[in-house]
Amino acid sequence: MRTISFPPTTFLKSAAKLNQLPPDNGSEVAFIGRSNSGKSSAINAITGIKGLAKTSKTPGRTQLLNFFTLDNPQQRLVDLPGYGFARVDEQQKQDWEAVIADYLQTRQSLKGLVITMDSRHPLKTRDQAMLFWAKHYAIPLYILLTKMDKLSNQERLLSHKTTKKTLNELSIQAEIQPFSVTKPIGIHEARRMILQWLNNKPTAN
Ligand SMILES: Nc1nc2c(ncn2[C@@H]2O[C@H](COP(=O)(O)OP(=O)(O)O)[C@@H](O)[C@H]2O)c(=O)[nH]1
Ligand SMILES: [Mg+2]
Repeated sequence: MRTISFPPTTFLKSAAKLNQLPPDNGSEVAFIGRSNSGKSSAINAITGIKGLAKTSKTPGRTQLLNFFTLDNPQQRLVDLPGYGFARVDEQQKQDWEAVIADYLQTRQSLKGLVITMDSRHPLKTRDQAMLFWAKHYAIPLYILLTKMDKLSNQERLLSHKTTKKTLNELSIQAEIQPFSVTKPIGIHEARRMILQWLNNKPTAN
């Protein structure tokens, strides 16, 4: 894989509700995943900007949709709130689901969804639910199997292989990318995929 640089990216805004989102034009790629799966770290590694998305050792802090713009203001990345954290009550969980479902369903500029999954335990129940939603709304999917540095070579292959097999069994089409921010693994591949999504000419309405 040749080296690919990512255009300069800056924080745009945070939104707690759907009526606070930036205008729905241009193109957008959203990141979602279980809390602590390495979502914010992935955004920082892909953009090459440390601290752009807040990373945390305490899961479940981000309850906002955080938007970033590339140097082309019509292109955005979104850090969606993580799921699967323990310390939220049922009401919060339902609010979260309503916001995310609405976002995925209505967002015209959304060109693709990146799902981060810890390669040591991918495809948890909520991950699978997310994959089915994306499939339902016909949103292209890209799976980052994160923290691959924590696995041996053999375990990496196994993690990739079992994920692929399970996706087949679930009839989910998604590209799977082994990924690590520390090693690093898969950063350029992820950049290429995301830029391809963002640069695709908008379809005529
Ligand atoms: N070893 C290792 N740790 C990682 C990697 N990516 C993230 N982490 C760590 O996992 C924790 C959660 O990461 P974060 O990006 O905040 O996860 P998020 O909650 O999904 O946004 C942090 O302590 C990160 O430093 C990785 O590729 N390798
Ligand atoms: Mg985060």
